[in-house]
Amino acid sequence: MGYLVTTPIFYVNAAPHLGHAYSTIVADVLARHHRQRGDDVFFLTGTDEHGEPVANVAAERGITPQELVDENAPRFQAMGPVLESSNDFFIRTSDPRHKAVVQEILTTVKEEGWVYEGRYEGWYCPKCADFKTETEIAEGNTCPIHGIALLRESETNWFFKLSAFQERLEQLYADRPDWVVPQSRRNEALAFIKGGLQDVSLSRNAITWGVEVPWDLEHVFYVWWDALLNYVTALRFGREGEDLTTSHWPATHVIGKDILKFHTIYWPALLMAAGMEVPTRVMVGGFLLVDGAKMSKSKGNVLDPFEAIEQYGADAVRFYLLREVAFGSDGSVSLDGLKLRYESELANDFGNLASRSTAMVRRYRGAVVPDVAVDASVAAEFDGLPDTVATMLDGGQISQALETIWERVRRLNRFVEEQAPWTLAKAEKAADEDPEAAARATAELDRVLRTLVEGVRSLAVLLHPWLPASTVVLLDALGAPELSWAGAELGTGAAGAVGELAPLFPKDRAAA
Ligand code: ME8
Repeated sequence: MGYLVTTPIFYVNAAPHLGHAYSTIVADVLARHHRQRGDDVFFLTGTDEHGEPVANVAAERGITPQELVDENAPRFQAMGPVLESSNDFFIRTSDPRHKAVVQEILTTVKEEGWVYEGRYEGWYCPKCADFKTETEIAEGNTCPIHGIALLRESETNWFFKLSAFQERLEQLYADRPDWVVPQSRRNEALAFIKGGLQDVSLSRNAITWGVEVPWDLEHVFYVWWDALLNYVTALRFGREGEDLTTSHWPATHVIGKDILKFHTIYWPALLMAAGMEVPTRVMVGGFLLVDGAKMSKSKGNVLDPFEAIEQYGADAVRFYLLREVAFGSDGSVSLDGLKLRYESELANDFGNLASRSTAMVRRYRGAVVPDVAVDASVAAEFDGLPDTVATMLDGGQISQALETIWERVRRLNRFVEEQAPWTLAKAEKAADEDPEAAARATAELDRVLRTLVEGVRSLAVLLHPWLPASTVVLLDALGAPELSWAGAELGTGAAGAVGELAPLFPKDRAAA
């Protein structure tokens, strides 16, 4: 089955920060998970290179917009591999292939009667590239997101008849109550629609940096239409020699809450106008905060993903962000917080569990896992876990899914302490004194070791989307490299030989 997952495409007006990395990591978790399920995944990300957010910064720096995007797009492109992002394509909206499809689709929308020429008069934020409605304006005519003064714009534009989609959008929200998650964001979007939709500019003539309107060359398309359309244009050329439109559309979109209106109102309306299906789901994340304020280039309080990863590795940064900030809510992040979770959860809870389990099999059983059944009480607590996790991920409950798995990491740690395999190992050695007790200890130790190794294996498969590099190292050491979701269930792994395992999350990294 085709599965398309997308990140927002990033404005290339500054360097990437952890806030950008966050959407990429969430989308990558979904992409990797769906590959484990056997889906034909197309994971799309890229850069949004047109419009004022880019043109204004280029002007400030005294360079052309093209020079600016050519300088900055590679920095976003470089972020992917560093994050262990498995994106299948990276679209740049300055790509002529993208521009041609934007022109084609928007011409169809015009031919279908959804476009007219009109005059726009109102408030505009050049950083959001957003025409604000009355309800979206903060005190003193400022932008509630950027805090800057809004501009009074007045220009002749081509308009898209958004208002004509009022009823169809309301119907969409009624028919599919979870097409936008979490629910609070869905309600926010619906309230905006119910407040009454106004038509919105399709083109601008005040700026020139954009995709030309083919029927009126004095205009470029309003950057948001050009940007949103990346999600479908890339399907035409993102995979060599194939058109993925039929096999992969509609998409699952991962976005930040600041771009809700565009993805949950403008975008489905445009798709309806173009005769295409609306997205499968829009998953809306909150903001990463630093000392209580949104991490943003304009505030100058950004954390550099490259530096954090240099010290702790990509797995740790991915894990930290998705664990620290419940997906959908805002949450504060810091390098101190990263260090804390690295040490307590990755090094101690999971890394140590993996090390102890493999080391004990090597010490007590000559590195071969005993071929016995897993402990029944642990099995009961792992039962159905892959289905639960899959359902949560499909519903955008990214952090809850991780917590559900982590409960089992803690469970296995308690299991080690309760069962004290080191005591069982002593007891089985004392066969001279009490052969029956020694035989019982041997059987128990077999069960404990098998449960631990099989538990760790199952957890590694489940955790792979969050910790792609370390879980592969671990599964290789367990002699069970298979990542498929069918093998995520506890008890499905074979009892084989276990290799040596270096610490997955060395403590000295956090000390540096
Ligand atoms: O909005 N925490 O681009 P962008 C969480 N080009 N997410 C954050 C964040 C933070 N501190 N800072 C930014 C655009 N983001 C458009 C998108 S899509 C067709 C066009 C997220 O580079 C933000 O919420 O300003 C947004 O989803 C994404 O980064 C891109 O932001």
